[in-house]
This record gives sequence, C-alpha cells and structure tokens, in this order.
Amino acid sequence: MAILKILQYPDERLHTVATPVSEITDQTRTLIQDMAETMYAAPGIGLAATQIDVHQRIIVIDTSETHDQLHVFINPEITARHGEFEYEEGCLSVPGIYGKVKRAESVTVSALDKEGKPFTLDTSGLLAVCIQHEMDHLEGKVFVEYWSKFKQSRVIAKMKKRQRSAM
Ligand code: QAP
Ligand code: CO
Repeated sequence: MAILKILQYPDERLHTVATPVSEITDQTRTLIQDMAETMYAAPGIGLAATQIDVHQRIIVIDTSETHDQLHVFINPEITARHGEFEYEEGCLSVPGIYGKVKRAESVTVSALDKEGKPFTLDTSGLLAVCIQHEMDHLEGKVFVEYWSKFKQSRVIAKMKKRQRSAM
C-alpha cells in the first residue's frame, strides 16, 4: 500500500477528463487500495483518481465516522437526480478552502464495484453530495469552479501564495 501525492489546485492536470476503465486488473485493485489509504490518511471523505494524476474513472468515498464503509465506484453514471441541496464542501486538492455548492439532494448512481460487478445505489445527503463532487473531478471540474470568477481568483491567489511558501 502507498500514500499518493494529491494534486493541488490550480494544477492544470486537475482539468483532465478521465477515461473509462475497460478492464479491472490487479493494477486497478492496487490503485484503489492506494487511493483509499491516501484518502483515510489525509483524512478525507472522498477522492477521485484525477486528484492523484491517474485519469481513469475511479472514485473512493467513505463518509462514515468509523472509516469502515468504503464505497468504490468505477465508471460511475448518475441516472437520476432529485431535489436541491447546498452543502459546505471542501476538497483535498484545495485544502483550507470551504464553501457552498448547490447540487441534487438525492441521486441514483450506477457503477462497477472493485470486482467489476455492476451495481446501482440510491442515496441522498452527504454521500450524494460527495458522489457528485468526485464525479466532477473525473470531468476535470473542481468545486470552486462553481463560484464567481472573483471568488475563484482569490482562491487561486491564496493557493499559489501557500505553494510558494511551502517550497
Ligand atoms: C469532497 O473532500 C467533499 O480543506 C471530499 O484542510 C467534501 O475529503 C464532498 C479535507 C465535503 C462533499 C462535502 C479538506 C481535508 C478533506 C481540507 C474531502 C483539509 C483537509 C476534503
Ligand atoms: Co475534491
């Protein structure tokens, strides 16, 4: 197992659109384990492969307090959305920055599990928000990009300043 380096906004690689996983190999399973380990170590509740510079459609999520309910979604698709929900989001690629994003309150998501078996999940609340947030990463979108250009430029300035002082 390994803890992987998480790309930091505004790294351009976060804007890469991920490609579907065509075959689940041992390499895919190792990647998923490393993603889970990286997320738990952060600690975070969700991580998309995009964030570790692997541009395949894989996300891991665990919103439980006990850190024992790992959800793995390979090639996820949202087939239904209902309602509206605003949640104060954060992101491991934009540490220290939090803010509201309006999303669907509940979603139906179809995906493959880590054995490649198809499943469908109906969920709402935080898990639904997290799925939408992580699926955005696979499309190259970061949550702060829902905000105004003005607010985004302040986030970029703050991140760049921090990255300079960290060198
Ligand atoms: C995405 O985010 C998410 O700023 C997952 O300093 C978050 O795990 C979706 C984290 C909230 C919906 C709601 C953020 C850790 C973790 C930080 C995360 C930080 C340390 C973020
Ligand atoms: Co994120």
